[in-house]
Amino acid sequence: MTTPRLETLAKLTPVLTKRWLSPDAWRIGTYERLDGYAALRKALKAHPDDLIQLVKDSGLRGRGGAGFPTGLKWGFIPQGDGKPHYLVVNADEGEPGTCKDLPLMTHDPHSLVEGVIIGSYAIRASRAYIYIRGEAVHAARRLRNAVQEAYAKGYLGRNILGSGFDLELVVHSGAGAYICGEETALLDSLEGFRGQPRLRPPFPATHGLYASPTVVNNVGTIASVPYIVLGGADWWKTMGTEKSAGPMIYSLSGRIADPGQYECTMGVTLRELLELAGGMQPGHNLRFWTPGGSSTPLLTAEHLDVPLDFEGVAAAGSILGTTATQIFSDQDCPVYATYRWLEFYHHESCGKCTPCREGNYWMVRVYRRILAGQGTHEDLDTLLDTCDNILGRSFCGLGDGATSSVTSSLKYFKQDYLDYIEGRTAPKLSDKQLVGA
Ligand code: L3W
Ligand code: SF4
Repeated sequence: MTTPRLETLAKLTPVLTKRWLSPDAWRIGTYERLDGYAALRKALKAHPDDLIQLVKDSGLRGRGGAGFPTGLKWGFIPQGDGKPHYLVVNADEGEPGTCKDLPLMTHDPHSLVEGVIIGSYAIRASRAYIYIRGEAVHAARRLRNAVQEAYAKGYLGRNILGSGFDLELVVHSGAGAYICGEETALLDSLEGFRGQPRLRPPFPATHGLYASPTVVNNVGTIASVPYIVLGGADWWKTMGTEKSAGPMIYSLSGRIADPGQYECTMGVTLRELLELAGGMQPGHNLRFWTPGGSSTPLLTAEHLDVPLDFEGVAAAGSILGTTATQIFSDQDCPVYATYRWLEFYHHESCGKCTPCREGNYWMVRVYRRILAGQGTHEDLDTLLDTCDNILGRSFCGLGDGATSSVTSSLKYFKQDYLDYIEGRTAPKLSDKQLVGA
């Protein structure tokens, strides 16, 4: 176990998580007692354009994986176009290792509801949707309850708090497809079609839900808005780094003493997160980890001091993604871990484009061969060649993401592959497992 130093503890900054441990934090009474809906009252007195400017000034960037500037996205919504506008929350959290949005909606659903109302007011939307992952039954229940409570208190519906602003908010459960976390597949699914990505551009900002201007934002992005309205852009920017402002919920899993969600200022390092999480489990030494879920290239023990913000992780050759740090030790096999992630992508590929549909199918087979002790040296070239034909040639980010662990594990851990191929590591799969789904 490690004891956190004071400077590390200072990075633990509960903002979005500050109510999580309060009893009944998910009920509107508790939420209101703890500043809840104060930001909405303040926002409804402001001009919508000033709210967009505030979010721009805060430097808030999307928390779903891409880090796109939120205020800029809101500013793309054309005004005076005569079309309905929509705000859609992407709550389809499904990236392996990622667990920040579901706890937020379970513990503090009203912060999301309040953010939705403020965001909708800013972009002049009178209808909003929260598209939540189908398996997240408990979080969806909490969310639906929060929406009902907000209607009953006049925070939703017609003439909200006497402001003249109307908003209907619908919570929609998906059916458990990872691809529906891709924003345009999500919109197709919401419209009642099979969830498959649409060609972009045009982006949802101009052609989104029902071909109307739509903001699609992640749960953490929208839930940040009430805090920015109350605290101001300058306060928000006191946290994090110059280009990655604010706090971020890092979800830690794997071979660590105390897994869970740690909300820290952006730019915290894995070394510091490990201090907060009690270090590695006894008998385990860090070997590899994902900075932002399985779609982001692996990092190693060499990268303990990389600042976990958008720029810092990119400079280290990976992606901040969803800040899902999955920690693996010297008792874990990077070849097998990569195989398991590939099985996931193969299963979740929507099949629309050939590089992803076929590439993942064949890479899974190559991995099975290697793990069954029947691989060849040429298999490693085949894997890299296949990744080369998927990356940048797929229709959406799922294909690109699938290649991340393959290329990075081959970069850092080629010897592990060779040990299977040359017979130094015992096969992990049997002959019977060579074929399969
Ligand atoms: C208007 C333009 N809007 C970009 C908008 C765009 C979107 C946002 C970011 O994928 C990644 C993916 C996953 N006019 C615009 C514009 N926009 N240019 O900005 O767009 P983009 O394309 O950079 O990314 P994306 O499509 O949002 C997200 C990776 O994140 N990821 C995520 C994993 C999974 C989850 C989950 O389970 N919930 O998030 C992890 O790394 O692979 O590459 O809104 O419309 N000119
Ligand atoms: Fe579908 Fe994969 Fe192509 Fe995305 S990259 S459109 S998930 S087949």
